[in-house]
Order: sequence, then C-alpha cells, then structure tokens
Amino acid sequence: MDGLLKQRVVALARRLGFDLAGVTTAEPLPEADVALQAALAEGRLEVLPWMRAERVFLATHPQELFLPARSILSVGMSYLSDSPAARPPGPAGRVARYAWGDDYHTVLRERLRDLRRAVEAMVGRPLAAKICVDTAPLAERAIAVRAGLGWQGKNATLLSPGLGSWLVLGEVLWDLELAPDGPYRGSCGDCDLCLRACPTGALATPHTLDVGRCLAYLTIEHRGEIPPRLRSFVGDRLFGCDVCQEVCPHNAIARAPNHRAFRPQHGPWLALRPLLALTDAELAARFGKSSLRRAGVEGLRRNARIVWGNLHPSGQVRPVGPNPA
Ligand code: B12
Ligand code: SF4
Ligand code: SF4
Repeated sequence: MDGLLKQRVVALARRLGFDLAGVTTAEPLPEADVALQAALAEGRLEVLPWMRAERVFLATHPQELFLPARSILSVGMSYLSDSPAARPPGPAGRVARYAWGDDYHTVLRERLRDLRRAVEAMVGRPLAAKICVDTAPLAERAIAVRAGLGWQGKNATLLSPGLGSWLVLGEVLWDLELAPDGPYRGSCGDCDLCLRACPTGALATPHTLDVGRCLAYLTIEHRGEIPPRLRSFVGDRLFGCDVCQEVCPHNAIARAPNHRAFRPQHGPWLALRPLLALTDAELAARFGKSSLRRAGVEGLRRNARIVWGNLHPSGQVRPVGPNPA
C-alpha cells in the first residue's frame, strides 16, 4: 500500500476544490449491507423502483460493481454559500440548498475526471477507473464514513466536523493500491433534533428514513400525484427538503466555502407563477444546468400547484394555469 502516493492524491483532490478527500479499500461494506438489506426487507425503499436486491448488493460490494477496483477515493464538496439570491416578488416556493447552484453531478464529475488525468500523469500509466457521483449503485455515505470523511447522522446524512452536512459526495474506484484512511468515529450523541423536526415523521427511528414519507422523495423523485394526505406537509417546499439539516447544530456552525459552481442561482426561492405552466423548452433553458431538472416538467408543475394551494388555503385563488391570480 502506497502511503506517500495517497497523500499526493488527497492533496491533489484538495487543490481541485474538494473540501474533503479520503481513501478506503474496495472491500465489501458488511454493516451497510445489513442496513440496506433491512431497509429493502422492511419496504422502506419500495417507492424507488430502481432500488432492488441486485442494486443493493452492488452498493455494498464495490468490486462487483467495478472488478479492477483496488481502492476508492471518496470526496466531498460543500455547497454552502452565504449569499443567497434575492426572494422574487409574489408567491414563491422554497428550493433545497443543494439545488441552488449548478448541478453537482456535473460539477463533481468534471473535477474527478481532471483528478483522474492528473493522477495518471503522476503514476505514468493509464488507470482503470470508474467515477461515481450519485447515479451509480454505490452506498456513497457508507464509503465516505469508511474513508474518514465524517459520520452518518440520525437524519441519515453524512456530516463532517466544520462543514456539517451541506455536502455532496463522489468517488473514484480504481486499480491504484492506496493506503486506506481509518473510518470516522464520531456520532450525534444524544441529540435528536432532526428526528423531532421532520414534518412528515419520515425519521421515526434514527438513521432509518421512510423514503415514501420524505418530502425530498415526494417533490423530486415521485412521479404522478402526491397523495392528498401528504400535500399539506409539502408547505412551501417546491423542490427537496432541508428541514432535518437546518435544525442540526453542526450546520449552525458550518463554514461556507462559497464555491463558485454552487453560487445561488435558483434559490432559496423561485417564483411560482412561471412554473405553473412550465414547458419542456423552458425547463431546458432555465434549469438545464441545475439539479431542478430531475423533477421534470410534470413534477415541477405539480409541486408549484401544491405550494400555491398551501399558500392560498382559503381556495379563493385557482391553483392551476399560467396566471392563476
Ligand atoms: C435514494 C437517495 C435519496 C432518497 C432516499 C434517501 C435515503 N436516506 O435513503 C431521497 C430521494 C429521499 C433522497 C433525499 C436526499 N438526498 Co439523496 N440520495 C439517494 C442515493 C441515490 C442513494 C441512497 C441510499 O442508498 N439509500 C438507501 C438507504 C438505506 O441508504 P443509507 O441511508 O445510505 O443507509 C445507511 C443507513 O441505513 C445507515 N444505518 C442504518 N442503521 C444504522 C444505525 C447506525 C447506528 C448507524 C451509524 C447507521 C445506520 O447505514 C446505511 C449504510 O450507510 C444517494 C447516492 C448514493 N448512491 O448513495 C443520494 C444521497 C444520499 N443524497 C444526497 C442528498 C444531498 C439528499 C438530500 C439532502 C436532498 C434534499 N435536500 O432534498 C435529501 C436528504 C434526505 C435524508 N435525510 O437522507 C447526498 C447526501 C450527501 C450527504 N451529506 O449525506 C447523496 C449521497 C448524493 C451525493 N452523491 O451527494 N436521497
Ligand atoms: S428531508 Fe425533510 S421530509 Fe425528508 S427526512 Fe429530512 S426533514 Fe423529513
Ligand atoms: S440534528 Fe442532531 S441527531 Fe440530527 S443529524 Fe444533527 S446532530 Fe445528529
């Protein structure tokens, strides 16, 4: 195992703008395997049609996902920025913080590609490497914990001292033998603020999220109508939910790296009116480089209608159409 090379790779990752970087082995993740299998068996992942037994197995067996892997570089980037965009006039919906700037998938993937090229130049050979940012079947938070980046909080997010949980994660699986870092050994202690703050009770048990009740799932991933019994919980949340992070004491003291890529462009607030009749062309033009795309035209229109209805509970205003007022 090469300790010196590891240090150089981690230093390079820092220079490329990653706030956190650590290395772990490509060995299976047995604890995460048990947790994910339990989530599957208990039906907590049922609403995610792609999260099936095979994917869950791959998530905790990196070498099954990418056979040549000898180590994994885990990176984290904070999207915290301390100059939010101004609130537009009129009715507006709230956007989760990770989606205020450029789409993190693109931001991290491009940097990881640069990193891979730089490491290839450093070691003088092409690398067999797989870059993952969210979309690969990989338990990214469990990997980050084992690479020493932070701990998994009771709200299920990866938290790091000084940066809190305002982090997005990425990995490179490669055929490089790098000395692993030790796992992070922090915990939430007896705090339970996030469990009590979750609007829908999706965090009834620490560390285990009931995905079907989570507003991030309902407003981003869910297709079709949101069940009427859950619509009032959406409140003014147009896209995603940050409640279980906003109440976290570690986030109250988190430092903001203010990365240019995450400069707020689409949040914290978006005007509702233009979204009520959003078209595919407008989605591409306005949100082409943003994570907001993920909800799709139908999803954003649906969410805007629900938020509009929640903001006008007396029903005197018709919550559909391009100019509902
Ligand atoms: C599916 C998914 C979702 C789903 C389900 C989320 C969930 N908690 O499972 C939905 C759509 C709801 C969602 C929401 C969000 N997501 Co999301 N999501 C994912 C995705 C694609 C897979 C996650 C997964 O495997 N879930 C299944 C569950 C079972 O896995 P898990 O929670 O990691 O499992 C652990 C726990 O069960 C834990 N555990 C169980 N019991 C116990 C007991 C103890 C004592 C301990 C310590 C641990 C523990 O061990 C397991 C393994 O680590 C990942 C990317 C990836 N490939 O990993 C992004 C990812 C987790 N999401 C991310 C983000 C940013 C979000 C949101 C913040 C977005 C938002 N603001 O709206 C919210 C956060 C909601 C929350 N509180 O988790 C980031 C998280 C970064 C971070 N700091 O943690 C990720 C890593 C994407 C990325 N590359 O950056 N997401
Ligand atoms: S994202 Fe919102 S709904 Fe989901 S667990 Fe956190 S507080 Fe609850
Ligand atoms: S609010 Fe408290 S329990 Fe929840 S993640 Fe933060 S420290 Fe952990």
